[in-house]
Amino acid sequence: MAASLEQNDPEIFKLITQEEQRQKRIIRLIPSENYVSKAVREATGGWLTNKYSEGYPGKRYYEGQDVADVVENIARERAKKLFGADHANVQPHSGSPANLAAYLALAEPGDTIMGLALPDGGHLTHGWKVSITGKIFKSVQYGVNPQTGFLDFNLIEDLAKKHKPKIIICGATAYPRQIDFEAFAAIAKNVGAFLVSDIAHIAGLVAGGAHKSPVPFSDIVTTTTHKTLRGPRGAMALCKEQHAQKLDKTIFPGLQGGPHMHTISAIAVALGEAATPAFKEYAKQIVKNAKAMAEKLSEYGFNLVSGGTDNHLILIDLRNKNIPGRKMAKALMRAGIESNCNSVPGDTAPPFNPSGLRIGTPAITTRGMKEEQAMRVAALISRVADNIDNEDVLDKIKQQVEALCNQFPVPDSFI
Ligand code: DSN
Repeated sequence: MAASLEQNDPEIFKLITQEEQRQKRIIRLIPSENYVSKAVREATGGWLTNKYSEGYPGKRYYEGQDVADVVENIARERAKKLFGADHANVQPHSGSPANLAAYLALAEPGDTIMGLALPDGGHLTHGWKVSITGKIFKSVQYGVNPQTGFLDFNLIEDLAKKHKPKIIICGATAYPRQIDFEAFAAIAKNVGAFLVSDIAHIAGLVAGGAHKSPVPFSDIVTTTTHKTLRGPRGAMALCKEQHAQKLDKTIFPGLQGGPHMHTISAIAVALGEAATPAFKEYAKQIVKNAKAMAEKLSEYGFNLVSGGTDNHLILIDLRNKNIPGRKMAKALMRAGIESNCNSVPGDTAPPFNPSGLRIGTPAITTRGMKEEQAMRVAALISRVADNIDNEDVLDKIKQQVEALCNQFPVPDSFI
């Protein structure tokens, strides 16, 4: 009987192995991607994948929950402790349902919500029109200041006073600066709104103490678990005690059925890793690396949205280089550098071929790279831009990328 994946399904085994080799050979700069530990991978592929556990620990609909209950409680307790939250729900399947659950726990369809516009660095689920969140709620969108690229709290406050939203959402997917959660909370309080903070991108920075926590200032905090937090693909919602029951009911049975218990076990493992001193160092190094990379890129004449970064990501406006975002991302990929093209504030180019490039340092920092290597990567990016149509040069850069990757192999463990 064929037992292993290799014996059972050699085609898929080969493809997964190919992807492993690919991920190890490239410089991963997509700021929402990372490399998880072997322990997280093992939990993700563990026996809990076979278990249905509708409900919550102590109150499930099916039998056989002795282990599942303990695992989920450990994940919840670790999340609460790490983020200093009253309550944690670790069941959302991903960030989008976590956000929808947060809104439906605090508001009714038809109510007004207010979030950062997608082209200015927000997320689809912050009320963008093509998302369900932009359809079932009245959505008001704020932007960044087009001149500075920073959030402009005077404009946000004016908009909030005008529209009196039930919920203000803060957080971003392409905003390179610290988010002033306290300022958002003050505006929300002023207009009688709830505050939802989506920290999917920066959860690891918050957990590691490199960024301020939104937990004391927010009604609900949502996050994915696989970006800077370096866990499996999943999500969590943290909240104050007063919202706990409503939030739990909204997630199950409101929006989801059975939780993915294998993912929850892997979230518990990742939260355990994130509570270590090594993770604190990691979080700080992510920011140091991003700052070093940003500084070098500026020296090479790249135009950075907001002029730099305070977090793990850099948003490059390529218009002064006359290179479309997708062309740059593709040339970088040819040279072994993985990034994504991205809209920049005020972009008039279509979202599928925008004017910017989004890069970040969580994954290279996981590999142990420091400022010196971050600056080397900036130099490689600049060389790609200068040789955008020269495939021979791009292939030579790829050799340098592979040499750097060999020097900094993807580790299996971080503790
Ligand atoms: N797709 C994620 C990102 O790359 O930022 C957001 O959900």
